[in-house]
Amino acid sequence: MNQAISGVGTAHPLLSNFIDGRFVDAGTRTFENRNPVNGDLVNLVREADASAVDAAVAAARRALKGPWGRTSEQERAVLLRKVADGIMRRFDEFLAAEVRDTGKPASLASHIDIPRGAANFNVFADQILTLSTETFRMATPDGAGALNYAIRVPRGVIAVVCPWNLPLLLMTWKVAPALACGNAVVVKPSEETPTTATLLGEVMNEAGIPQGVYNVVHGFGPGSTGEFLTRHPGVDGITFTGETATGTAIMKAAAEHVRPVSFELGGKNAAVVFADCNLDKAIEGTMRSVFANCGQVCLGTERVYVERPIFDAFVERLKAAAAKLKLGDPFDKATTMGPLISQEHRRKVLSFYDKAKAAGANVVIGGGAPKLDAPFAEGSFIEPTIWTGLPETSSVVRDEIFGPCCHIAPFDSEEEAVTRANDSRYGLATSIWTENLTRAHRVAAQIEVGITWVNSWFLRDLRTPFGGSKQSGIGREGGVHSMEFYTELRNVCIKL
Ligand code: NAD
Ligand code: 6OD
Repeated sequence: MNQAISGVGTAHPLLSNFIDGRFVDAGTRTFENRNPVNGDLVNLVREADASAVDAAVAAARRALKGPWGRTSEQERAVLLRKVADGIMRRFDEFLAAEVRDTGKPASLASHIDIPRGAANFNVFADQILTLSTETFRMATPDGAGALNYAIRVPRGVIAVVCPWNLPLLLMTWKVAPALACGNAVVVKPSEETPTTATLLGEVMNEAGIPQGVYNVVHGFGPGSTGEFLTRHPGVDGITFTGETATGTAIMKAAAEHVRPVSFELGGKNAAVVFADCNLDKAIEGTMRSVFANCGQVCLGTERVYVERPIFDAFVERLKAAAAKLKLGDPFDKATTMGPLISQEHRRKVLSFYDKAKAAGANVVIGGGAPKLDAPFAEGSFIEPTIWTGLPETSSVVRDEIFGPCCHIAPFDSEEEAVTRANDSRYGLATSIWTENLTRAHRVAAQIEVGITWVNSWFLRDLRTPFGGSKQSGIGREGGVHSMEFYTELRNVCIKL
């Protein structure tokens, strides 16, 4: 079998695992991957059992000992660019697969997910060519001295455990630097979105990436593929994006064999809107940060603090903009918001909608499940929702919901805004909206997060450090920071 999806056009196309450069039927069980737009079966997926995970890790290890382990940075950069080109050549296939798995509007995926999937390979192809290490000349008693220089070596076999919200983008954000540095990877895509990681196996083969360098194993977390992979003694490092609670479980698994981890975890991000902002831009940016991807973006805003003089106007304008969001067919250009990823996630988000009502929230807009006609009635759509009036102690204001919703509260001073924005166990991202740049610098320096935007949101130069403070993550990736995780430094000391 040499194709990602076998039996295409039949009732139940089967998505295979990709091990050692081939699509294989490893494992005995399959699970269903359903389209969240209408509940249709997208494909059956082969769940990788413990022996399939063993096979993938062994293939990765063999690849490191083979020709891949002897490639130069220049050769790997050329191969990575071919992977980027391969994704762009098959853009429509990747787009269709991502939209079917996630339900997100094709307009969004075609501007962000797929191009960024390709760009990640080009960015790290550039990065690997400019990577340097340090050298120190030291004095010795005989006067001749010694020269110390560091060399970078690949870390080894990297487990890449991925979430479902931006499947190709977030997976390639880890795979590209790992391969640029000469590692081999075993990817565990989310069980909700298995398709684009599998298609990428075909692109890897077409690009000439040697067998065993890129492997994909499908399945769930605890008691399944994710746990088998993260506990596997043959894995040398784990990079993970997902929920903070899952990060805790993976950290325990990593501890068993003392492996390093790089974690991008949950958030409960704040926007701080000062009265001196450009209100049009603040509304436009907050609309995106709250509702893009149906609110399923780790960097998204779920807490909005607005300076009191513009509080009422801000709430009214955000409500008016949210009322214009159009739910429905992701391939329809008019659709601006898709469904949540699954019925299970919808139940979780609706439970927060119920908690908000029970806690006495003022529901500005939304607050429930929409009534849609067939076929969307079977989908996991949910209403875009805005609340005011909740105490800061409410779990709706403290816990990550990961849905298209936010709570808006007024503040009276800069100091109060900073205190409230920082009052969270998370520390991923914040947006500040003000036309006063002195204030922007002052506030940004006090906000306890990995990334602060001023008058923008989701603007990313991929060379910058990316990651979270507090319980939002461990470590930084992006540019040279990724290279720090995907390589190990060894010092050589030469007596002269
Ligand atoms: P999740 O933690 O439920 O699952 C992520 C992956 O981990 C999946 O592949 C899953 O199968 C696997 N997994 C689950 N339990 C496991 C275990 N015990 N051992 C090994 N693997 C396990 O996250 P999700 O629901 O897919 O994604 C949403 C979450 O991800 C949100 O909390 C969001 O904030 C976070 N996220 C963070 C970032 C970031 O950059 N900080 C980016 C995207 C998503
Ligand atoms: O842009 C990125 O590289 C990145 N890691 C985005 C994360 C989005 C979270 O959902």
